[in-house]
Amino acid sequence: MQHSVKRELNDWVNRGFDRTLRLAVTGLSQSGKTAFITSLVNQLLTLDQYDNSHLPLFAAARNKQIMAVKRVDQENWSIPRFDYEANLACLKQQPPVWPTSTRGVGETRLAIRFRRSDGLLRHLKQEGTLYLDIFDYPGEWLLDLPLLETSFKQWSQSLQKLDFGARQQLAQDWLKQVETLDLSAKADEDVLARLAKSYTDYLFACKAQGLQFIQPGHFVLPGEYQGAPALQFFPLTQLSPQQWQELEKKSGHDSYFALLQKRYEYYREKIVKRFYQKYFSKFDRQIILADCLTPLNYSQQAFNETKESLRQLFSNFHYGNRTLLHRLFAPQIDKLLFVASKADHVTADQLPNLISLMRQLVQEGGQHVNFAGVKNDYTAIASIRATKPVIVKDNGQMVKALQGVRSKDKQMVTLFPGSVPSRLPNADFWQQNRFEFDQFEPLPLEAERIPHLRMDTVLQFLLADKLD
Ligand SMILES: Nc1nc2c(ncn2[C@@H]2O[C@H](COP(=O)(O)OP(=O)(O)OP(=O)(O)O)[C@@H](O)[C@H]2O)c(=O)[nH]1
Ligand SMILES: [Mg+2]
Repeated sequence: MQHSVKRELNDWVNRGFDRTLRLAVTGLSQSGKTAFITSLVNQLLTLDQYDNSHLPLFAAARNKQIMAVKRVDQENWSIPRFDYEANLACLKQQPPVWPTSTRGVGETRLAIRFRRSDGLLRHLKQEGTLYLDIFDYPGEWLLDLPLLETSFKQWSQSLQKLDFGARQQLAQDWLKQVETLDLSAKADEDVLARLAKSYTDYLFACKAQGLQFIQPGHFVLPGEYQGAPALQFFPLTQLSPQQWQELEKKSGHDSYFALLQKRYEYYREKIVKRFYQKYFSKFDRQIILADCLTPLNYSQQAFNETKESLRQLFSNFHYGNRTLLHRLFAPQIDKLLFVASKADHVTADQLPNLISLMRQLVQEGGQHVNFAGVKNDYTAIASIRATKPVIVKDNGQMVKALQGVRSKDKQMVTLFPGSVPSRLPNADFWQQNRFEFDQFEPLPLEAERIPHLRMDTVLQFLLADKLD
Protein backbone atom coordinates (compact mmCIF):
# COMPACT_ATOMS: atom_id res chain seq x y z
CA MET A 1 0.00 0.00 0.00
CA GLN A 2 1.24 3.46 -0.83
CA HIS A 3 2.43 5.29 2.25
CA SER A 4 0.03 8.23 1.93
CA VAL A 5 -2.93 5.98 1.24
CA LYS A 6 -2.07 3.93 4.29
CA ARG A 7 -1.87 7.04 6.41
CA GLU A 8 -5.18 8.27 5.12
CA LEU A 9 -6.75 4.95 5.92
CA ASN A 10 -5.18 5.06 9.38
CA ASP A 11 -6.60 8.50 9.99
CA TRP A 12 -9.97 7.39 8.79
CA VAL A 13 -9.98 4.32 11.00
CA ASN A 14 -8.71 6.26 13.98
CA ARG A 15 -11.34 8.89 13.60
CA GLY A 16 -13.89 6.10 13.71
CA PHE A 17 -12.66 5.18 17.18
CA ASP A 18 -13.35 8.54 18.70
CA ARG A 19 -16.07 8.20 21.25
CA THR A 20 -17.86 10.33 23.75
CA LEU A 21 -19.16 9.25 27.12
CA ARG A 22 -21.21 11.48 29.34
CA LEU A 23 -21.19 10.41 32.95
CA ALA A 24 -23.84 11.47 35.45
CA VAL A 25 -22.53 11.52 39.00
CA THR A 26 -25.60 11.40 41.21
CA GLY A 27 -25.73 11.70 44.97
CA LEU A 28 -27.36 13.62 47.79
CA SER A 29 -25.59 16.52 49.39
CA GLN A 30 -22.24 15.51 50.95
CA SER A 31 -22.37 12.01 49.49
CA GLY A 32 -18.92 12.48 47.95
CA LYS A 33 -19.55 13.61 44.35
CA THR A 34 -16.86 16.28 44.18
CA ALA A 35 -14.33 14.02 45.88
CA PHE A 36 -15.20 11.29 43.39
CA ILE A 37 -14.85 13.48 40.30
CA THR A 38 -11.62 15.03 41.57
CA SER A 39 -10.17 11.59 42.24
CA LEU A 40 -11.32 10.14 38.93
CA VAL A 41 -9.75 13.01 37.00
CA ASN A 42 -6.57 12.69 39.07
CA GLN A 43 -6.27 8.90 38.67
CA LEU A 44 -6.58 9.25 34.90
CA LEU A 45 -4.34 12.29 34.50
CA THR A 46 -1.54 10.59 36.43
CA LEU A 47 -1.61 7.42 34.33
CA ASP A 48 1.86 6.69 33.21
CA GLN A 49 3.20 4.36 30.53
CA TYR A 50 5.70 2.95 33.00
CA ASP A 51 3.93 2.86 36.30
CA ASN A 52 0.21 2.30 36.59
CA SER A 53 0.36 0.52 39.89
CA HIS A 54 -2.27 2.81 41.39
CA LEU A 55 -5.00 1.22 39.22
CA PRO A 56 -4.32 -2.54 39.16
CA LEU A 57 -7.92 -3.55 38.43
CA PHE A 58 -8.39 -1.18 35.51
CA ALA A 59 -7.43 -3.37 32.58
CA ALA A 60 -6.67 -0.58 30.12
CA ALA A 61 -4.17 0.91 32.58
CA ARG A 62 -2.67 -2.44 33.49
CA ASN A 63 -2.23 -3.34 29.82
CA LYS A 64 -0.69 0.03 29.06
CA GLN A 65 -3.34 0.79 26.47
CA ILE A 66 -3.80 4.35 27.60
CA MET A 67 -1.28 6.59 25.93
CA ALA A 68 -2.21 10.01 27.26
CA VAL A 69 -4.95 11.74 29.19
CA LYS A 70 -5.58 15.46 29.02
CA ARG A 71 -8.17 17.89 30.21
CA VAL A 72 -9.55 19.57 27.12
CA ASP A 73 -11.99 22.28 26.27
CA GLN A 74 -15.48 21.26 27.33
CA GLU A 75 -18.28 21.24 24.77
CA ASN A 76 -20.51 23.79 26.41
CA TRP A 77 -18.70 27.06 27.05
CA SER A 78 -21.50 28.59 29.05
CA ILE A 79 -21.04 26.18 31.98
CA PRO A 80 -18.31 26.96 34.53
CA ARG A 81 -15.30 24.64 34.50
CA PHE A 82 -15.14 22.03 37.24
CA ASP A 83 -12.44 23.43 39.51
CA TYR A 84 -10.12 20.45 39.57
CA GLU A 85 -7.08 22.61 40.27
CA ALA A 86 -8.65 24.20 43.35
CA ASN A 87 -9.70 20.81 44.70
CA LEU A 88 -6.27 19.35 44.11
CA ALA A 89 -4.70 22.40 45.75
CA CYS A 90 -6.71 21.62 48.91
CA LEU A 91 -5.30 18.09 48.94
CA LYS A 92 -1.78 19.37 48.35
CA GLN A 93 -1.88 21.65 51.36
CA GLN A 94 0.12 20.61 54.35
CA PRO A 95 -1.74 19.19 56.10
CA PRO A 96 -4.25 18.36 53.34
CA VAL A 97 -7.85 19.58 53.66
CA TRP A 98 -11.09 18.49 51.99
CA PRO A 99 -12.31 20.36 48.90
CA THR A 100 -15.21 22.64 49.78
CA SER A 101 -18.90 21.93 49.31
CA THR A 102 -20.16 22.69 45.80
CA ARG A 103 -22.07 25.97 45.28
CA GLY A 104 -22.88 25.74 41.57
CA VAL A 105 -22.44 23.57 38.49
CA GLY A 106 -19.09 22.72 36.95
CA GLU A 107 -18.16 20.65 33.96
CA THR A 108 -15.02 18.99 32.70
CA ARG A 109 -13.95 16.99 29.66
CA LEU A 110 -11.11 14.51 29.55
CA ALA A 111 -9.58 13.26 26.33
CA ILE A 112 -8.27 9.73 26.82
CA ARG A 113 -6.01 8.64 24.00
CA PHE A 114 -5.85 4.88 23.82
CA ARG A 115 -4.61 1.97 21.80
CA ARG A 116 -7.01 -0.84 21.03
CA SER A 117 -6.18 -4.12 22.68
CA ASP A 118 -7.22 -6.16 19.73
CA GLY A 119 -9.32 -5.85 16.65
CA LEU A 120 -10.02 -6.83 13.13
CA LEU A 121 -7.79 -4.13 11.74
CA ARG A 122 -4.80 -5.21 13.78
CA HIS A 123 -2.27 -4.42 11.06
CA LEU A 124 -3.24 -0.77 11.14
CA LYS A 125 -2.30 1.58 13.88
CA GLN A 126 -5.30 1.51 16.08
CA GLU A 127 -5.58 4.52 18.24
CA GLY A 128 -8.60 6.41 19.34
CA THR A 129 -9.78 9.05 21.74
CA LEU A 130 -12.46 8.67 24.34
CA TYR A 131 -13.94 11.98 25.42
CA LEU A 132 -15.30 11.73 28.93
CA ASP A 133 -17.69 14.47 30.03
CA ILE A 134 -18.51 14.86 33.71
CA PHE A 135 -20.37 17.56 35.53
CA ASP A 136 -20.70 18.42 39.18
CA TYR A 137 -23.51 20.22 40.99
CA PRO A 138 -24.69 20.74 44.56
CA GLY A 139 -26.44 17.62 45.85
CA GLU A 140 -29.18 19.78 47.34
CA TRP A 141 -30.63 20.36 43.88
CA LEU A 142 -31.16 16.67 43.28
CA LEU A 143 -34.09 16.53 45.67
CA ASP A 144 -35.95 18.99 43.46
CA LEU A 145 -36.39 16.26 40.88
CA PRO A 146 -39.37 14.60 42.60
CA LEU A 147 -41.17 17.98 42.59
CA LEU A 148 -41.53 17.82 38.83
CA GLU A 149 -44.36 15.36 39.13
CA THR A 150 -45.89 16.70 42.33
CA SER A 151 -48.61 19.33 42.67
CA PHE A 152 -48.42 21.95 45.40
CA LYS A 153 -51.06 20.13 47.38
CA GLN A 154 -49.37 16.73 47.03
CA TRP A 155 -46.07 18.25 48.00
CA SER A 156 -47.50 19.95 51.11
CA GLN A 157 -49.18 16.75 52.17
CA SER A 158 -46.10 14.60 51.59
CA LEU A 159 -44.12 16.82 53.96
CA GLN A 160 -46.66 16.22 56.69
CA LYS A 161 -45.33 12.67 57.01
CA LEU A 162 -41.88 13.91 57.94
CA ASP A 163 -43.16 16.29 60.52
CA PHE A 164 -42.23 14.55 63.74
CA GLY A 165 -39.29 14.21 66.12
CA ALA A 166 -36.57 16.79 65.64
CA ARG A 167 -38.40 18.40 62.72
CA GLN A 168 -41.49 19.19 64.73
CA GLN A 169 -39.43 21.21 67.16
CA LEU A 170 -37.39 22.97 64.53
CA ALA A 171 -40.49 23.97 62.57
CA GLN A 172 -42.23 25.71 65.50
CA ASP A 173 -41.20 29.23 64.67
CA TRP A 174 -42.22 29.05 61.03
CA LEU A 175 -45.46 27.17 61.76
CA LYS A 176 -46.58 29.75 64.31
CA GLN A 177 -46.23 32.46 61.70
CA VAL A 178 -48.18 30.46 59.10
CA GLU A 179 -50.97 29.83 61.61
CA THR A 180 -51.64 33.54 62.02
CA LEU A 181 -51.90 34.06 58.26
CA ASP A 182 -55.32 34.31 56.59
CA LEU A 183 -54.56 32.33 53.46
CA SER A 184 -57.59 33.60 51.59
CA ALA A 185 -56.64 37.25 52.12
CA LYS A 186 -54.93 39.35 49.46
CA ALA A 187 -51.24 38.46 49.44
CA ASP A 188 -48.57 40.83 50.64
CA GLU A 189 -45.22 40.09 49.00
CA ASP A 190 -43.23 41.20 52.01
CA VAL A 191 -45.09 38.83 54.28
CA LEU A 192 -44.47 35.97 51.85
CA ALA A 193 -40.78 36.82 51.71
CA ARG A 194 -40.57 36.83 55.51
CA LEU A 195 -42.34 33.51 55.88
CA ALA A 196 -40.26 31.91 53.13
CA LYS A 197 -37.16 33.09 54.97
CA SER A 198 -38.45 31.51 58.14
CA TYR A 199 -39.12 28.25 56.26
CA THR A 200 -35.59 28.40 54.84
CA ASP A 201 -34.16 28.87 58.34
CA TYR A 202 -36.02 25.76 59.37
CA LEU A 203 -34.52 23.81 56.44
CA PHE A 204 -31.04 24.93 57.45
CA ALA A 205 -31.69 23.81 61.02
CA CYS A 206 -32.76 20.36 59.71
CA LYS A 207 -29.61 20.13 57.62
CA ALA A 208 -27.50 20.92 60.67
CA GLN A 209 -28.99 17.85 62.35
CA GLY A 210 -28.08 15.60 59.45
CA LEU A 211 -31.62 15.43 58.06
CA GLN A 212 -31.43 14.87 54.33
CA PHE A 213 -34.92 15.51 53.09
CA ILE A 214 -34.57 19.17 52.22
CA GLN A 215 -37.12 20.51 49.73
CA PRO A 216 -37.04 22.73 47.76
CA GLY A 217 -33.32 22.28 47.26
CA HIS A 218 -32.65 25.76 45.90
CA PHE A 219 -33.89 27.31 49.14
CA VAL A 220 -30.73 26.25 50.94
CA LEU A 221 -28.53 26.81 47.90
CA PRO A 222 -30.15 29.44 45.68
CA GLY A 223 -27.21 30.06 43.32
CA GLU A 224 -28.27 32.72 40.79
CA TYR A 225 -31.81 32.84 42.25
CA GLN A 226 -30.81 34.41 45.55
CA GLY A 227 -33.60 36.79 46.61
CA ALA A 228 -35.87 35.95 43.64
CA PRO A 229 -39.64 35.76 44.28
CA ALA A 230 -39.52 32.33 42.61
CA LEU A 231 -37.97 31.11 45.87
CA GLN A 232 -40.46 32.86 48.11
CA PHE A 233 -43.12 30.33 48.94
CA PHE A 234 -43.52 27.45 51.41
CA PRO A 235 -45.66 24.32 51.80
CA LEU A 236 -48.95 24.27 53.70
CA THR A 237 -48.34 21.23 55.85
CA GLN A 238 -50.97 21.84 58.51
CA LEU A 239 -54.16 21.95 56.45
CA SER A 240 -56.82 19.27 56.74
CA PRO A 241 -58.45 17.94 53.53
CA GLN A 242 -61.50 20.01 54.41
CA GLN A 243 -59.48 23.19 54.77
CA TRP A 244 -57.90 22.54 51.37
CA GLN A 245 -61.35 22.24 49.86
CA GLU A 246 -62.58 25.44 51.41
CA LEU A 247 -59.52 27.40 50.38
CA GLU A 248 -59.76 26.10 46.84
CA LYS A 249 -63.35 27.31 46.71
CA LYS A 250 -63.14 30.69 48.32
CA SER A 251 -59.62 32.05 47.63
CA GLY A 252 -59.24 34.68 44.96
CA HIS A 253 -56.46 34.69 42.39
CA ASP A 254 -54.49 37.30 44.33
CA SER A 255 -54.74 35.51 47.69
CA TYR A 256 -51.83 34.00 49.62
CA PHE A 257 -53.22 30.59 48.82
CA ALA A 258 -53.23 31.24 45.07
CA LEU A 259 -49.84 32.95 45.02
CA LEU A 260 -48.15 30.16 46.95
CA GLN A 261 -49.32 27.67 44.34
CA LYS A 262 -48.32 29.89 41.44
CA ARG A 263 -44.85 30.43 42.80
CA TYR A 264 -44.42 26.73 43.44
CA GLU A 265 -45.42 25.98 39.86
CA TYR A 266 -43.11 28.66 38.54
CA TYR A 267 -40.24 27.22 40.57
CA ARG A 268 -40.94 23.77 39.20
CA GLU A 269 -41.19 24.82 35.57
CA LYS A 270 -38.58 27.57 35.33
CA ILE A 271 -35.93 26.47 37.78
CA VAL A 272 -36.17 22.74 38.36
CA LYS A 273 -37.21 21.63 34.90
CA ARG A 274 -34.66 23.89 33.21
CA PHE A 275 -31.90 22.54 35.41
CA TYR A 276 -32.69 18.95 34.52
CA GLN A 277 -33.19 19.77 30.87
CA LYS A 278 -29.86 21.47 30.66
CA TYR A 279 -27.78 18.94 32.53
CA PHE A 280 -29.54 15.61 32.74
CA SER A 281 -30.96 15.32 29.25
CA LYS A 282 -28.13 13.39 27.75
CA PHE A 283 -25.96 11.04 29.67
CA ASP A 284 -24.85 7.54 28.88
CA ARG A 285 -23.82 6.14 32.22
CA GLN A 286 -24.67 6.91 35.77
CA ILE A 287 -22.97 6.44 39.07
CA ILE A 288 -25.02 6.80 42.23
CA LEU A 289 -23.07 7.63 45.35
CA ALA A 290 -24.61 6.95 48.74
CA ASP A 291 -23.00 7.76 52.05
CA CYS A 292 -24.55 5.15 54.35
CA LEU A 293 -22.27 5.84 57.30
CA THR A 294 -22.77 9.51 58.17
CA PRO A 295 -26.55 9.19 58.72
CA LEU A 296 -25.85 6.27 61.05
CA ASN A 297 -23.86 8.70 63.14
CA TYR A 298 -26.68 11.17 63.49
CA SER A 299 -29.97 9.47 64.33
CA GLN A 300 -32.61 7.02 63.26
CA GLN A 301 -34.57 9.91 61.78
CA ALA A 302 -31.54 11.03 59.73
CA PHE A 303 -31.05 7.50 58.47
CA ASN A 304 -34.71 7.13 57.52
CA GLU A 305 -34.69 10.45 55.71
CA THR A 306 -31.73 9.34 53.63
CA LYS A 307 -33.72 6.25 52.75
CA GLU A 308 -36.78 8.35 51.87
CA SER A 309 -34.71 10.76 49.77
CA LEU A 310 -33.22 7.90 47.79
CA ARG A 311 -36.65 6.34 47.43
CA GLN A 312 -38.10 9.52 45.96
CA LEU A 313 -35.18 9.86 43.62
CA PHE A 314 -35.58 6.34 42.50
CA SER A 315 -39.21 6.62 41.72
CA ASN A 316 -38.09 9.25 39.19
CA PHE A 317 -34.72 7.94 38.21
CA HIS A 318 -35.67 4.44 37.28
CA TYR A 319 -34.86 3.17 33.97
CA GLY A 320 -37.80 1.80 32.06
CA ASN A 321 -39.53 3.86 29.43
CA ARG A 322 -42.35 5.03 31.61
CA THR A 323 -40.25 7.08 33.97
CA LEU A 324 -40.57 10.77 34.45
CA LEU A 325 -36.97 11.40 33.64
CA HIS A 326 -37.23 9.39 30.49
CA ARG A 327 -40.42 11.04 29.35
CA LEU A 328 -39.09 14.51 29.96
CA PHE A 329 -35.52 14.22 28.93
CA ALA A 330 -34.96 10.75 27.42
CA PRO A 331 -31.43 10.00 28.59
CA GLN A 332 -30.10 6.70 27.31
CA ILE A 333 -28.33 4.97 30.14
CA ASP A 334 -26.69 1.64 29.45
CA LYS A 335 -24.74 1.20 32.70
CA LEU A 336 -25.47 2.12 36.26
CA LEU A 337 -23.22 1.72 39.28
CA PHE A 338 -24.31 2.05 42.90
CA VAL A 339 -21.45 3.06 45.13
CA ALA A 340 -21.23 3.21 48.90
CA SER A 341 -18.82 6.11 49.36
CA LYS A 342 -16.27 6.82 52.12
CA ALA A 343 -15.52 3.11 52.57
CA ASP A 344 -12.22 3.96 54.22
CA HIS A 345 -14.27 4.66 57.36
CA VAL A 346 -14.52 0.92 57.94
CA THR A 347 -12.08 -1.96 57.97
CA ALA A 348 -11.81 -4.20 54.92
CA ASP A 349 -13.74 -7.05 56.53
CA GLN A 350 -16.77 -4.72 56.83
CA LEU A 351 -16.95 -3.89 53.12
CA PRO A 352 -19.42 -6.68 52.27
CA ASN A 353 -21.73 -5.41 55.03
CA LEU A 354 -21.44 -1.87 53.76
CA ILE A 355 -22.31 -2.94 50.23
CA SER A 356 -25.22 -5.00 51.50
CA LEU A 357 -26.55 -2.09 53.58
CA MET A 358 -26.35 0.25 50.62
CA ARG A 359 -28.02 -2.28 48.38
CA GLN A 360 -30.96 -2.42 50.77
CA LEU A 361 -31.05 1.30 51.22
CA VAL A 362 -31.46 1.86 47.50
CA GLN A 363 -33.48 -1.24 46.77
CA GLU A 364 -36.17 -0.65 49.31
CA GLY A 365 -37.24 2.34 47.28
CA GLY A 366 -36.45 0.80 43.99
CA GLN A 367 -38.04 -2.62 44.09
CA HIS A 368 -40.10 -1.73 41.10
CA VAL A 369 -37.11 -0.36 39.25
CA ASN A 370 -37.02 -1.63 35.77
CA PHE A 371 -33.43 -2.05 34.76
CA ALA A 372 -34.39 -3.24 31.29
CA GLY A 373 -31.21 -3.25 29.30
CA VAL A 374 -29.23 -1.37 31.96
CA LYS A 375 -26.22 -3.19 33.33
CA ASN A 376 -25.86 -2.46 37.01
CA ASP A 377 -23.58 -3.30 39.88
CA TYR A 378 -22.90 -2.42 43.53
CA THR A 379 -19.62 -1.55 45.13
CA ALA A 380 -17.96 0.38 47.97
CA ILE A 381 -15.08 2.80 47.48
CA ALA A 382 -13.13 5.67 48.96
CA SER A 383 -12.45 8.28 46.29
CA ILE A 384 -10.01 10.10 48.53
CA ARG A 385 -8.59 7.97 51.28
CA ALA A 386 -8.34 9.41 54.73
CA THR A 387 -7.27 6.31 56.66
CA LYS A 388 -4.74 3.52 56.46
CA PRO A 389 -5.49 -0.03 57.54
CA VAL A 390 -3.37 -1.31 60.43
CA ILE A 391 -3.31 -4.43 62.59
CA VAL A 392 -3.21 -3.88 66.33
CA LYS A 393 -2.90 -6.15 69.30
CA ASP A 394 -5.93 -6.07 71.56
CA ASN A 395 -6.04 -8.39 74.60
CA GLY A 396 -3.50 -10.64 72.96
CA GLN A 397 -5.48 -10.80 69.70
CA MET A 398 -4.56 -9.24 66.38
CA VAL A 399 -7.40 -7.06 65.14
CA LYS A 400 -7.91 -4.92 62.06
CA ALA A 401 -8.01 -1.20 62.78
CA LEU A 402 -7.73 2.15 60.99
CA GLN A 403 -5.29 4.96 61.42
CA GLY A 404 -5.78 8.56 60.40
CA VAL A 405 -5.95 12.19 61.46
CA ARG A 406 -9.28 12.73 63.14
CA SER A 407 -11.03 15.88 61.85
CA LYS A 408 -12.46 17.14 65.11
CA ASP A 409 -9.15 17.43 67.02
CA LYS A 410 -6.58 16.87 64.24
CA GLN A 411 -5.06 14.06 66.28
CA MET A 412 -3.55 10.98 64.70
CA VAL A 413 -5.60 8.10 66.09
CA THR A 414 -5.78 4.35 65.69
CA LEU A 415 -9.22 2.92 66.16
CA PHE A 416 -11.51 0.07 65.46
CA PRO A 417 -14.61 1.68 63.98
CA GLY A 418 -16.97 -1.19 64.77
CA SER A 419 -19.30 -3.20 62.61
CA VAL A 420 -21.59 -1.93 59.93
CA PRO A 421 -25.09 -3.46 60.01
CA SER A 422 -25.62 -5.53 56.89
CA ARG A 423 -29.37 -4.88 56.98
CA LEU A 424 -31.47 -1.77 57.45
CA PRO A 425 -31.45 -1.20 61.21
CA ASN A 426 -34.84 -1.42 62.97
CA ALA A 427 -36.03 0.53 66.02
CA ASP A 428 -34.61 -1.96 68.56
CA PHE A 429 -31.30 -1.74 66.91
CA TRP A 430 -31.12 2.03 67.42
CA GLN A 431 -31.74 1.61 71.11
CA GLN A 432 -29.08 -1.00 71.63
CA ASN A 433 -26.31 0.29 69.39
CA ARG A 434 -24.39 3.44 69.05
CA PHE A 435 -22.49 4.28 65.90
CA GLU A 436 -19.44 6.46 66.08
CA PHE A 437 -17.76 6.90 62.74
CA ASP A 438 -15.23 9.67 63.09
CA GLN A 439 -14.45 12.04 60.24
CA PHE A 440 -10.84 12.00 59.10
CA GLU A 441 -8.65 14.43 57.23
CA PRO A 442 -7.49 13.36 53.75
CA LEU A 443 -4.17 11.55 53.37
CA PRO A 444 -1.38 13.41 51.54
CA LEU A 445 -0.89 12.72 47.82
CA GLU A 446 1.57 10.04 46.82
CA ALA A 447 3.64 11.23 43.87
CA GLU A 448 0.85 13.56 42.67
CA ARG A 449 -1.70 10.77 42.99
CA ILE A 450 -4.70 10.80 45.29
CA PRO A 451 -4.73 7.73 47.55
CA HIS A 452 -7.98 5.84 46.96
CA LEU A 453 -9.75 2.58 47.60
CA ARG A 454 -11.10 0.65 44.60
CA MET A 455 -11.42 3.57 42.20
CA ASP A 456 -9.91 1.18 39.65
CA THR A 457 -12.94 -1.12 39.87
CA VAL A 458 -15.17 1.87 39.13
CA LEU A 459 -13.07 2.87 36.12
CA GLN A 460 -13.16 -0.70 34.89
CA PHE A 461 -16.95 -0.84 35.12
CA LEU A 462 -17.49 2.56 33.52
CA LEU A 463 -14.83 2.72 30.83
CA ALA A 464 -13.47 -0.72 29.97
CA ASP A 465 -15.73 -1.47 27.01
CA LYS A 466 -15.19 2.00 25.57
CA LEU A 467 -11.44 1.48 25.47
CA ASP A 468 -11.54 -1.88 23.80
N1 LIG B 1 -13.06 9.36 54.57
C1 LIG B 1 -13.56 9.82 53.44
N2 LIG B 1 -14.34 10.91 53.46
C2 LIG B 1 -14.83 11.37 52.30
C3 LIG B 1 -14.56 10.74 51.04
N3 LIG B 1 -15.20 11.41 50.08
C4 LIG B 1 -15.82 12.44 50.69
N4 LIG B 1 -15.59 12.43 52.02
C5 LIG B 1 -16.14 13.35 53.06
O1 LIG B 1 -17.40 13.79 52.64
C6 LIG B 1 -17.42 15.21 52.50
C7 LIG B 1 -18.27 15.59 51.33
O2 LIG B 1 -17.67 15.16 50.13
P1 LIG B 1 -17.96 15.95 48.76
O3 LIG B 1 -17.22 15.23 47.69
O4 LIG B 1 -17.72 17.39 48.92
O5 LIG B 1 -19.52 15.67 48.64
P2 LIG B 1 -20.54 16.25 47.56
O6 LIG B 1 -21.46 15.14 47.21
O7 LIG B 1 -19.78 16.88 46.44
O8 LIG B 1 -21.29 17.35 48.41
P3 LIG B 1 -22.11 18.65 47.88
O9 LIG B 1 -21.23 19.36 46.90
O10 LIG B 1 -22.34 19.42 49.13
O11 LIG B 1 -23.36 18.12 47.26
C8 LIG B 1 -15.94 15.60 52.36
O12 LIG B 1 -15.73 16.91 52.78
C9 LIG B 1 -15.27 14.57 53.26
O13 LIG B 1 -15.35 14.96 54.60
C10 LIG B 1 -13.74 9.55 51.06
O14 LIG B 1 -13.45 8.91 50.03
N5 LIG B 1 -13.27 9.15 52.29
MG1 LIG C 1 -19.77 18.72 45.72
